[in-house]
This record gives sequence, structure tokens and C-alpha cells, in this order.
Amino acid sequence: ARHLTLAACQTGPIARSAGRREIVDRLVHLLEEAASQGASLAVFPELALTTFFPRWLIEDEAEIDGFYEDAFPNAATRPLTEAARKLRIGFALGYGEIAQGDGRRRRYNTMALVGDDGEVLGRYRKMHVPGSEEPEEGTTVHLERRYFEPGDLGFPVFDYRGTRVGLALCNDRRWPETYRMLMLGGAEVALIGYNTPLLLDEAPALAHLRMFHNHLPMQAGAYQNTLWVAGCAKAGLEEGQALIGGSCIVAPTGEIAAQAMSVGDEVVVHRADLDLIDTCRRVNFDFDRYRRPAAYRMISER
Ligand code: CDT
Repeated sequence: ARHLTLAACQTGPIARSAGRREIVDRLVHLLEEAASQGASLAVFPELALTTFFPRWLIEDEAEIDGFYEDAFPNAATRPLTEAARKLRIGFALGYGEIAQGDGRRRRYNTMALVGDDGEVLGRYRKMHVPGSEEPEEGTTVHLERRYFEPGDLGFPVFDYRGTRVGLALCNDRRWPETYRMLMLGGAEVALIGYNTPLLLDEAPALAHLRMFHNHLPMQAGAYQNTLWVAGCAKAGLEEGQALIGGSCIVAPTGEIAAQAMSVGDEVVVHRADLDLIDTCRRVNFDFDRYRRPAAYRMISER
């Protein structure tokens, strides 16, 4: 049987004033904990190196740049890739990326996948960028569209020790197309980082559904695409805003195999049976045999 032990390295809140060194130390500690529990692949949250800064309107460009990396790894983050190499554990990490593209500077909400040799296997740039460019009346300030361009790398799938691994970030997890693209690209495991506010001004009465709407699409995405999904939250009361936790590892059956109990730093581990993917395909989802792509064209055209 093929197995891959997955870890979701949930973090509690990260203060605006926290420095990279301090945060990286915290993440290295979580990676050590994941490795000590036998994990060989870990996922960290979206924007794991900083506070979730899109909750603020920031106008000073230099201040905004302070939330991004212009290289990964760099001096401040190299302890993480070094730890991966020493502990023989791969990881996916969300961070703000500054890149050059078509002759100008661009900012992306990015996740890198690092191998167990500490080398970067590849990157994903968030496709579904939620929120707005300016604060909008009656809605929670969520300015990701001010700070990030939509991703331009598609939905890449990487080989990690013989397992096909795809990446996604936060709002991506709510869209069925994300999982479909990953599955069609051959993914067996999807690693997802998120920062999700508990309370939204646009729907204050629906607060009780936030955790349900966190798990529902990850469970459906896993089930309908016969994937293992590891979802990792930045959780807890961060700069006065409550972020939901609920980090989890979801089986291709759609069942939650393991889940965080806290809204702080916590490692969730599960030994994922990759053969379950084939079993689930045999039960209902022999994609090549039963899918009708020619009948779905509207999905890509509209
Ligand atoms: N980070 C992120 O994508 N969060 C969104 C909240 C959007 S609220 C405008 C999410 O889907 O959880």
C-alpha cells in the first residue's frame, strides 16, 4: 500500500509587529513537531510569514512591501528550508511574493512547495483573489485585490517523492474548478492554506455557518475528485479580527480524518492511504469512463 503522512501546521495569530525571524522560528518549531509525529509533507497557512495585512488600507508603498518576499528562500526564511532538509520533510508555505513580469513589478499571493532536500519544487499563485481594491461600505475590509494580482501559473501539480501534489490558497478552496483542475492535472494530494475571518459585515447573521462553509467545499472537493486534502488555517484573534481554525486533513471519501482542536499553533497529522484514491475511483469516479467533457464546455466558456 502507498502512504504519505501529511501534516497541517496551523498557526495562531501573527501580530503586525512580529518580525520574520520570530515567525520563522515558530514555523520551524511546528515543522519539527510534524516530523517528530512521522509526517513527510506539511502545509502552512496562506501568508504564513506575516499578519493578514489585507484587512487594512495601507497607502505607504514601502510599508506594503514589508509584507512581501522578493525571493524565497531568503536570509530570513532559509532556516525553514534548512529544517526541511535536516528533518527530511517537505512543506508548502504561503507568502506575499514580489516578482518581475513583462517588465514590471508584480505582487502575488503565493505558495511555494519545498522538497525534503530543502529545494523549491515549484510555486502556485492564488487564482481566486477575493475582496476589493478599496474599502466598500457594509462589507468587511478585505483588500486582497488591492495587494495581489490574480495568479498566472495555472494550477500546477508537482511530484513529491512519487506523489502528485497540487496547491491552493484560501478562497480557491470554495471553487469546484480548483479541485477539478488539480485532479485533471493528476493531483493525488491538495495542500491548501487559508486566512478566513469569522465575522463578515456583509452577512453578520451567518457567522454560525463559517466553519461549515470552510469544511463543506474541502470535503466535497476531496470526494468529487478523489483527492486527499490538507487545509491549514491561520487562526485565532489576530489584530482584533477573529480568524477561524478548523485545519484538517480530508480523505478522498470526503471524511475529515484529522482536525485541529485549537485556534493556536497546532500540528494535525494523518497517515494518508493513497490507495484509497483508486478505491474511490472504482466506486463512482472512473473519470475517463464516465465524465462528459464535451457537454461541459460552457464551464470554460462563461
Ligand atoms: N484569504 C481569503 O481568501 N479569505 C477569504 C475571505 C474573503 S472575505 C471577503 C475566504 O474565502 O476565506
